[in-house]
Amino acid sequence: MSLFSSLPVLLCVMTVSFSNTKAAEDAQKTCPVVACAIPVTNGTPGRDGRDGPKGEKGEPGQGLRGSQGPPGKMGPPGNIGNPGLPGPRGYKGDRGASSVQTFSLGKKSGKKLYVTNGEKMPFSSVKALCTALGATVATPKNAEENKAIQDMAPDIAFLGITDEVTEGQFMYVTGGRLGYSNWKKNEPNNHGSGEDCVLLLPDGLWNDISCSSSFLAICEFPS
Ligand SMILES: [Ca+2]
Ligand SMILES: [Ca+2]
Repeated sequence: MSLFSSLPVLLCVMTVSFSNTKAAEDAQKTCPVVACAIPVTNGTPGRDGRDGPKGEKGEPGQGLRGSQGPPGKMGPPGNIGNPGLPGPRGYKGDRGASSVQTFSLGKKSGKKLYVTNGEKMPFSSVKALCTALGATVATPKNAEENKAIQDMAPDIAFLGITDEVTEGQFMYVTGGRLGYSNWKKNEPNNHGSGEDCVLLLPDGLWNDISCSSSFLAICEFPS
């Protein structure tokens, strides 16, 4: 501002000095310094310049921070993910009830129902199988039941009778002495190293045999 305000005075002096000395002197006399020094009237202020670049972020204020507001509403559920990889193969399960399903319904005699799965096995396995079914080894208590078992049995089968407790004294595995028997001629003979189990032969007659031999399993249900 100081440069512009003094410029008119300097211009006036220089103009006068360029004409001639005399004139300059006259000019000095006549040229009113006051006139030359009249300050030029300032123009109207220019328009505001453009905004400057954004300044750096200031330090956080020192005022008290407000308490945290309540949590917002839960957003919508996301999309269902892809199925996972198949898991490892499990162990083989126990033998299920399929053995029961393969049993064929046998003949019903009186109040008994005889069933067989057609498999041959030692007498201990026959007892275990029938017990697992909630049944007992087929045991004819009279000629009618003996005939019923004979008719339904596809092969030689064990009966629920042994003399394992006392040799020569056959009893029902469910307990009690025999009330009925249908021994083949010359049986029971406890042949060889001993025979304590009883078979029902195809002709309906009985024969004592080793309990470790494998024959047909037939179970009976009291129904
Ligand atoms: Ca015997
Ligand atoms: Ca025998």
